[in-house]
Amino acid sequence: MTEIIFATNNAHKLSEVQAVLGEGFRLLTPRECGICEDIPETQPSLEGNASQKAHFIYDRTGRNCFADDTGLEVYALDGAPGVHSARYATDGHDFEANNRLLLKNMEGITDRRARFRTVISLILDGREYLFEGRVEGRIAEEPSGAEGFGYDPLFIPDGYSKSFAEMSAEEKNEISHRGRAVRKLVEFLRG
Ligand code: ITT
Repeated sequence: MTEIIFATNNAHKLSEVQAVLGEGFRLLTPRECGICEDIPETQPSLEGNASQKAHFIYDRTGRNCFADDTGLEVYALDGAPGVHSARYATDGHDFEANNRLLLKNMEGITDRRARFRTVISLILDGREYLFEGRVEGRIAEEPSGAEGFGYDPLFIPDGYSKSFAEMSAEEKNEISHRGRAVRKLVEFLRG
């Protein structure tokens, strides 16, 4: 069993990633390692933030760890909310307010194309490695579904007519940005 710290405070991410990693890996949270401070993410890119979060945990524990930074990139909004996805509408993680603001900013826009992009920074034996996963899709006219989190009720992946929030965790992981990035991470860790 490989133990590795996942530098996140997001419980939804934790369960999605654990499901993809399977039983060979045990994920530890920052809290379980005695780190209760907020993990900073002040960089202007997903790559920068993933790296910052992983280094923050590595610097305090010296242990193998990884972090995920994810953004929803809407083509017609020049990539917004992007790196600001968590704090789009407020300075907290208010998913409903974020979704409302996104719909408001999309009013009258017919090009609804968007993608989710996840960047994972892994620090293994002191060296950093980056992995990326993407999924293309579009922004719905209104939210639907109660599964998942964040922008899932508004995101319809290409080839589907339902949102991520209308899919089981398994179905979402199969095609999602995070599922794809985590499978690259697993392949790397298994060598
Ligand atoms: P950590 O930094 O503690 O990992 P976070 O929630 O701040 O958690 P991110 O900065 O990576 O994570 O994510 C930014 C936001 O993007 C997040 O708050 C959600 O609103 C949204 N998001 C991320 N992954 C998502 C997913 O799989 N489905 C829908 N929305 C997602």
